[in-house]
Amino acid sequence: MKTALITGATSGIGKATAERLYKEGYRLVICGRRTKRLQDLQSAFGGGENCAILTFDVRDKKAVEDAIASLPVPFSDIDLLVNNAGNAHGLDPINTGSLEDWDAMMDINVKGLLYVSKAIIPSMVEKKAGHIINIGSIAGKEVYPNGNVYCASKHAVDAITKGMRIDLNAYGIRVGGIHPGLVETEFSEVRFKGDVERANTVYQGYKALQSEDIADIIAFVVSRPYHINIADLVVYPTAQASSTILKKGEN
Ligand code: NDP
Ligand code: 8X3
Repeated sequence: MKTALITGATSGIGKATAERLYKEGYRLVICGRRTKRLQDLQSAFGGGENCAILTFDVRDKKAVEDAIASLPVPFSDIDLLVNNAGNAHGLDPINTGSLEDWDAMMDINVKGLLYVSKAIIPSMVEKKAGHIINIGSIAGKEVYPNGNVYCASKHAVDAITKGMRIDLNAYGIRVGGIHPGLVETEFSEVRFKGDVERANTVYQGYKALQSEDIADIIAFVVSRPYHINIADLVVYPTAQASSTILKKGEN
């Protein structure tokens, strides 16, 4: 049985990925800050035998280290790391954006991903095997109006993914990035600070990607024979052609 650690498993893409990998027979370590949601998911997966919970804020270096170090065998032997935790905070021009939002995006999306990776990579290096999937974004491939710092954080994820693949090549570790376009999750609710009405408009008038679509792609990527590493995937809803081109209405 393989073990997968998924960050941001309380919602959206991470939750759907946990559900899908559970069905695929993985032992799971599910992470997030909202403990109740993790507990509900663990119960749905039949309890603690094959699913461990880690509650931490990825911004807290020590909490990340301590949580991952606390994992008992067999959960500590991680074969697959899905670095998914992240969000956009705000959608403002660079001249009016808030420092708090910028800190949140760089600290969570970039540094948090590094802290989690730092805690897990040594065991992969030691066993000369493992798979790391970083959830980037189309925002990591192009910059769109008012996306500035979120786009910067996701460009960093893209660069870190490439750097990981290069540096971990000697150890036979697979590293890849998945870069979705618009996925209907709690993402916009977080970006717009709880303004559900505004968040909903992001997904209206066309068929957005669903979390399960990305989970399905992750299940495909991880199930390839070990000599295949799907390194870089951009996934749009059919209605979307770029960050700024979105066709709404009937075909
Ligand atoms: P959600 O808001 O639904 O989920 C975000 C997840 O990240 C939650 O489980 C949340 O858990 C976790 N998270 C956020 N901040 C922290 C933190 N400080 N510490 C620990 N965990 C944290 O959004 P998505 O599922 O859409 O987002 C998942 C990833 O996909 C993100 O990296 C996002 O940038 C990326 N993405 C999303 C797209 C979209 O259109 N939705 C498109 C492209 C990429 P909790 O709050 O419990 O801590
Ligand atoms: C999430 C997609 O277009 O809001 O990364 O940046 S977008």
